[in-house]
Amino acid sequence: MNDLDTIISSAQSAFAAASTPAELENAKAQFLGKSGQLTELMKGMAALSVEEKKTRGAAINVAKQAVESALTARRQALADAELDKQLKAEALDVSLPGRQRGQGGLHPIALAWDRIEQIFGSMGFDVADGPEIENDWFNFTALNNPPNHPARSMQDTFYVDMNDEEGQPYCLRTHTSPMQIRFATAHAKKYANRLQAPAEGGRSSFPEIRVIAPGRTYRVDSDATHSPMFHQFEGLWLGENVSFKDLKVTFLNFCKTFFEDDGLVMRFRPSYFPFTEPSAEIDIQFSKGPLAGRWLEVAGSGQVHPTVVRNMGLDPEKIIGFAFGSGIDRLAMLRYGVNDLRLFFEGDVRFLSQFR
Ligand code: 2NL
Repeated sequence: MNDLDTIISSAQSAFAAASTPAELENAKAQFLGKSGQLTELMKGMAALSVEEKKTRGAAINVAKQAVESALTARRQALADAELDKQLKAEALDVSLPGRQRGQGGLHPIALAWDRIEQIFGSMGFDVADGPEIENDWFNFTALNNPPNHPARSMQDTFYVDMNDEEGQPYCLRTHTSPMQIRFATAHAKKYANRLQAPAEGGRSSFPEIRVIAPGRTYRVDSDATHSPMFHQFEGLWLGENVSFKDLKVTFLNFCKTFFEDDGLVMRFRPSYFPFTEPSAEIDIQFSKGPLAGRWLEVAGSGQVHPTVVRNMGLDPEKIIGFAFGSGIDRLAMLRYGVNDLRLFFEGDVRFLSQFR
């Protein structure tokens, strides 16, 4: 191998060893720069004869071209690699699913609430909605709740630090009955004249009150089965000819539809509430599913107490009917198979997403 071949091969390996454009330009200087190996050989030609200059010059030129083409090839290779790297880094995988916004859904209590409104709506019930901060009259007195009743005690009820015109403190409603008192009172005012008019052909002259009041209610109570805020719905059906039979049919139809169980059976158990007389607890038994065959208490009910009818501005001698109250949270637990009430209030998405 002559000196020129040695230079060419050492230039080729120096260029190959350069892994960045800057390293490559440094390597180039060793061969083609001002004092590079080939440049030095050119300078050395001054001492040669004319004949020798010709052949030596041509040979050096050939070597120079070889080095330059090696350099160009390496420059291109490095540029290609750089572009490749950039393309890889910026690559879009169009087969990846897009980042979606999480899909929302209704809370199980809202789902049960909607079902209740829908089912009672189909039986001609209005839906009433009203204040969660109530005064003593609507929450207790109108409902025949005696002054010494335990529900009125500081232990059971949240009181607000403000009194109404009667000097009684406002409270967070302990049930949704106050809303039914409000609804029935407004209804009684509106139709006061109609009650005096004689009934024609046996038809009731008084437009019936048929209403449910679902909503948030509050009691000082907190454990695995009680939350200080819970959801209740109450129903009220008043007219000139409304009986316990209507209550039974209405509530049984509601339960069968709500739980989607046509074989469901219901029983009434005598009970006591200040606002109804007589009063009954309502128990149901599923015909299928994990709870089949067990009696489950789902509501309280009764014929509206004459005092309560009078407190609505209606005549208890003419207007009669029934009321019931039930917990939405408990119905939702039974329907959706939830075993701990607290799951409803923790906001854990793993729980909630199951109801989407
Ligand atoms: C229960 C018991 C009940 C009522 C609520 C009511 C409402 C009016 C008049 C008369 Cl405006 N009664 N509501 C009647 C009986 C029982 O609820 O255990 N609820 C969870």
